[in-house]
Amino acid sequence: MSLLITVAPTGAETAKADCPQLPTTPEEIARTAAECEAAGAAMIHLHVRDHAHAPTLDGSLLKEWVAAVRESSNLVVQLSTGGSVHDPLEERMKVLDAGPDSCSLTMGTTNFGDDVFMNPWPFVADLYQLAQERGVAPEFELFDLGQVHALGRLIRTYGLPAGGKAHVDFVMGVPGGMPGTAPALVAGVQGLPSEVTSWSATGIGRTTLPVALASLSMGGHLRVGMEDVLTISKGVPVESNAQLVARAVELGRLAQREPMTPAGCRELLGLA
Ligand code: KMH
Ligand code: ZN
Repeated sequence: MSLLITVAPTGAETAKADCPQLPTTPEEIARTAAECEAAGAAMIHLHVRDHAHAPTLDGSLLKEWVAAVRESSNLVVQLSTGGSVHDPLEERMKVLDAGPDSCSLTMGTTNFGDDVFMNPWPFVADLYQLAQERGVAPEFELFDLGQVHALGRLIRTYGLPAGGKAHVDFVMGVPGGMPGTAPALVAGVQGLPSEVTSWSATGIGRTTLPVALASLSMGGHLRVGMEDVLTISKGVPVESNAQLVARAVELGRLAQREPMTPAGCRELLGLA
C-alpha cells in the first residue's frame, strides 16, 4: 500500500518573527508546495496568513493561496476550517467559498493549550452538509477519543461524504487532547466507524516520531509539517517543510511504503 503524506506547512499558532522559515506569503507557499511535492507529499493542509503574517480567513487571500499552490504544484489542496482559536464559526464556514479540494473538519471542541478550539455539534453538522453539497472531501480531524465516536454519529446521521470516501486524521499530543502515543492511536483506530476508508496521524511537537512510527506500523498514513513540529531533533530547528516530508518518505520506505501521488490521493478521497 502506498503512503499518503500530507504536509501542513504553516498552521495558525507560530509567529513569523519566531520562525522566519515558516511559509507565510503566497510566494513562499507556492515554493513550499513545489518542494514538498518533489519530496513526496500528495496533499497540503493550508492555513493562510495576511500581509502582516497573521492568521486570516479573508476570502480573497484564501483564493490567492489556493491559486498559488495550484500554479506551482499538483498537490491536493485542503483548506483548514479550524483556522485559529480566535476565528468565529461563521468565518470558518465561509472557507469552502475558496474552492478547495478538501477541508479539515474537527469532530468536537477541544482544550487547546490555554485556549479552547470550538467545534460545537451544530457547527460540525452544518459544515459537513455544506462540504457534501459542494463536493469538497472532508478530512475528519480527531483530537480526542470521544471525537472518534462523534464521527460515527455524524456519518450515521448525514451519510457519507460526496465522493463516498471517509478520510480521517488523528491529531495527537495537543495539550488538552489525546496523548501522542501508540496505545492512544491503537484505541483511536479500533474505535473508527466502519465507514472510514483511510486514516492518517500526526503527533504535535516531541510526539511527532512516536506517532509516525505507530501509524506506519498499523498501515496508516502520515501528516507532517511546521504546523505540527518546529524541530527536526531535540533543539535543532526544522529548516523547511520539505525536510519533514523527506523524513516521512524515509520512514515510509523503511516500512516498504512508497509515497502516494496526488492522483492517488484524489482517488483515496473520492475526488473526481
Ligand atoms: N489551529 C487550530 C486551532 C484545523 O486546521 O482544522 C485548529 C487546527 C485544526 O489547526
Ligand atoms: Zn490545521
